[in-house]
Amino acid sequence: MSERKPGRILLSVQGFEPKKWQDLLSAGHEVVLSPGGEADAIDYAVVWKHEHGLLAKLPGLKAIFSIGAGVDHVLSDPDLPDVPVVRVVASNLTQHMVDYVVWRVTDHHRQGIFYRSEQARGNWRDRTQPPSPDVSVGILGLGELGRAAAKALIAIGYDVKGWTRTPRTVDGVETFSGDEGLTPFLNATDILVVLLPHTPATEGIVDYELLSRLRRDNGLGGACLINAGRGKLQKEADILRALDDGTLKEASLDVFETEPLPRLSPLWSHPRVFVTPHAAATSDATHLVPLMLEQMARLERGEPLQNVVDRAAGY
Ligand code: NDP
Ligand code: OXD
Repeated sequence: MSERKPGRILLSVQGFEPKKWQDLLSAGHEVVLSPGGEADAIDYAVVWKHEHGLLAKLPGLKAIFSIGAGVDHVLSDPDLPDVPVVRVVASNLTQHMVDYVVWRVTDHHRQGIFYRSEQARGNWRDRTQPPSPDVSVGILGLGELGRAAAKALIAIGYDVKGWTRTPRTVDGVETFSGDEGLTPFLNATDILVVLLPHTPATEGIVDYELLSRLRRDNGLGGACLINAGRGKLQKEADILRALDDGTLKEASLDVFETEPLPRLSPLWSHPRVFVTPHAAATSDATHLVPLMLEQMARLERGEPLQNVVDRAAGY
């Protein structure tokens, strides 16, 4: 029987090359890509879209680390063992998301889609440009990412509102919560930014009915949607319907019901949709692995883990 090596990590990822993660996690730890014949010797799992059922076969597992801030890909495993699930909270990832949100908000506000299309036709044509304090940006989800995005948007001058599950106070942000807070929040929002997790309560929330409650008489020429949360939050057929009947003016979508976005999706070629390939805030091993290793060290020292997911809430 082989000697038990403490701190052995199972790295189980789908959709990208694990080598960089494996190399960096190997600093002081043995890292395997499959449990092989020593499933009982695995202490930690570092996962992105792991094979469901795999983690239930690891009797010595102490904690599961999500490679992303979202943990829907972990919690959807029906056989998830009852150990802490740790998600990413990292300044590097947060900054990437802030950059993306500021980029898309300012582009919609300053009519980027319109001007790019006018340039392509050689048209010298101006369009209304209300100043940022006259533009209301509503953020669905004021967590780590939503709060940081709000702060950056406030610094530029936008009128920022936010919606959460539980009541929250955030400096400079008009906050709303729960079902009763959603309609007043939407009615006062010109540009909607979605930074919610995907949970049973949020699935499909961005539908035609929700979009129709946004403010449209705002000087921007209509309401705009930015979704960088999860694709399963949105109903793409409803977004297309809303774009085509004027309920929605434009959309920036980073996440999709099916990823990669199928080649035949009409979203690819819609003139008022800006598509990015789930790239708003990509997890970077260089920045995130040291945080994971520090958490494992905390656990080994008997200290509590940080950023542990609330499994009942789903995020
Ligand atoms: P947090 O867990 O810190 O925040 C989640 C926020 O959503 C909280 O404000 C929470 O409310 C709110 N929320 C959750 N459920 C509901 C609900 N039912 N009704 C209303 N509000 C709700 O998450 P992060 O900010 O770190 O990340 C948000 C999401 O961003 C991730 O789950 C992931 O899906 C996505 N993401 C996407 C990336 C990309 O590249 N596109 C990169 C990274 C993350 P409350 O404050 O009351 O708890
Ligand atoms: C995440 C993501 O959840 O990249 O971090 O989507």
